[in-house]
Amino acid sequence: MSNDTDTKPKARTNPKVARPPLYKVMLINDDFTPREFVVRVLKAEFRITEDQANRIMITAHTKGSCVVAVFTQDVAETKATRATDMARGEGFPLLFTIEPEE
Ligand code: TYC
Repeated sequence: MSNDTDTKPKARTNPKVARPPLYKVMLINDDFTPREFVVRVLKAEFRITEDQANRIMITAHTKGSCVVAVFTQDVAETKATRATDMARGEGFPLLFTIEPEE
């Protein structure tokens, strides 16, 4: 016997198993990199406004670090490396790291 009901795949009870793990890109504070440069790097590498970049910079400045955004692992690694390299190119110690989310 065959009908729509018994041929239809069973709905997933936990859709999370299909999602790739996500990684946070973290902005780390330091005493040397100028604030305006941090904002410039954030705007260049992440698709965020001047206002968002300023808020993220100030949060890292006051708390020590701040989540910039969340991506799959390869995208997070690429963006953190590119943003950090941008600062090295100018001689600043600015650092971006990645952390698994939850
Ligand atoms: N603390 C830096 C200063 O006072 C600015 C800064 C902010 C640097 C955030 C890094 O992730 C950072 N010039």
